[in-house]
Amino acid sequence: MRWGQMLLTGSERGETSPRDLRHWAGGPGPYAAPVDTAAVSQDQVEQFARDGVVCVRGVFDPAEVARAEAAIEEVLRRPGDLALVASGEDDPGRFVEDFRRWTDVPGIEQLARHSRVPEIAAALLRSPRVRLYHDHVLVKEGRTAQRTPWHQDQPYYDVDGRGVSAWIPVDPVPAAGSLELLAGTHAGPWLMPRTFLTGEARWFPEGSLEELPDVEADRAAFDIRAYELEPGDAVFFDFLTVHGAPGFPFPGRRRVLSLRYLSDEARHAPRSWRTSPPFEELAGQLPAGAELDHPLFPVVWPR
Ligand SMILES: O=C(O)CCC(=O)C(=O)O
Repeated sequence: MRWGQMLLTGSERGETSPRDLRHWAGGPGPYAAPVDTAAVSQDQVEQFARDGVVCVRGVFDPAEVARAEAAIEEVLRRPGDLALVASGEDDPGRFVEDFRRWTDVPGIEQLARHSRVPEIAAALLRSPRVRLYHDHVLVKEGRTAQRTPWHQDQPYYDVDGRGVSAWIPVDPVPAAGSLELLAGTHAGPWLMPRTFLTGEARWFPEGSLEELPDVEADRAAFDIRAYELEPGDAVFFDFLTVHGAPGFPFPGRRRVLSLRYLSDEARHAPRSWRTSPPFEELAGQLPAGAELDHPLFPVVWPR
């Protein structure tokens, strides 16, 4: 039996996970809400609930792809305070990331609020309302060797409760250079977040969370999903879905805008460490357990 399947056993039998039960048991909570949208099909909503990942084609139209491309180029030209190079100096390419740019790059704000993405996020989360959490630009230049290590996003964050990311390339991405996700891992548990380059435990203390399995040692043991993508296609995945990415051993570039949304049940979980990305402006403003009702996290669905 494969590792992903072990985690999926309950849902394969049509059972709900303990986390799902928590929401369904409460009556008409976010996950009991009917899905009434043309943005995604019922099949896609069910696939997301079961696997923690779904690919939705053509989420950005050509004008939106052009807007995203221009916004990414602006971010690269004018990196923000949180920008970083996530590849080594000897890497034949380069992996650059930047975070939280919607407030000063209008193209990102426009797409994060007014594209189809917030509506799809709400449908997949079965949430009556979603807030923008943050945006993340991830560019692998051609021939980048640096992998993105396997990880879950949520243990790096300052939120409890569900959320979804939309990973949207503006370049064609072959499956061999695309985001990879372990189906079913959104059911948990939370796994130890580590720094990508040196593997340090800078967030949760050593030993406090289970370690990630060594996926690369036995890839066939996992239910790995990866999609060949065209510009404007999107991979939606739960904040807890384990994912990573190979280097980009191709001549072209792999420029991605990732937009991240919070379900209505998400709550602030302030940490005693610097989260990734950090939201230091929130110190003393939002208590633990509070709704993320703050101008940094606008409600973007319904509009
Ligand atoms: O783009 C990548 O290489 C990794 C993406 C990722 O980890 C994320 O979007 O959370």
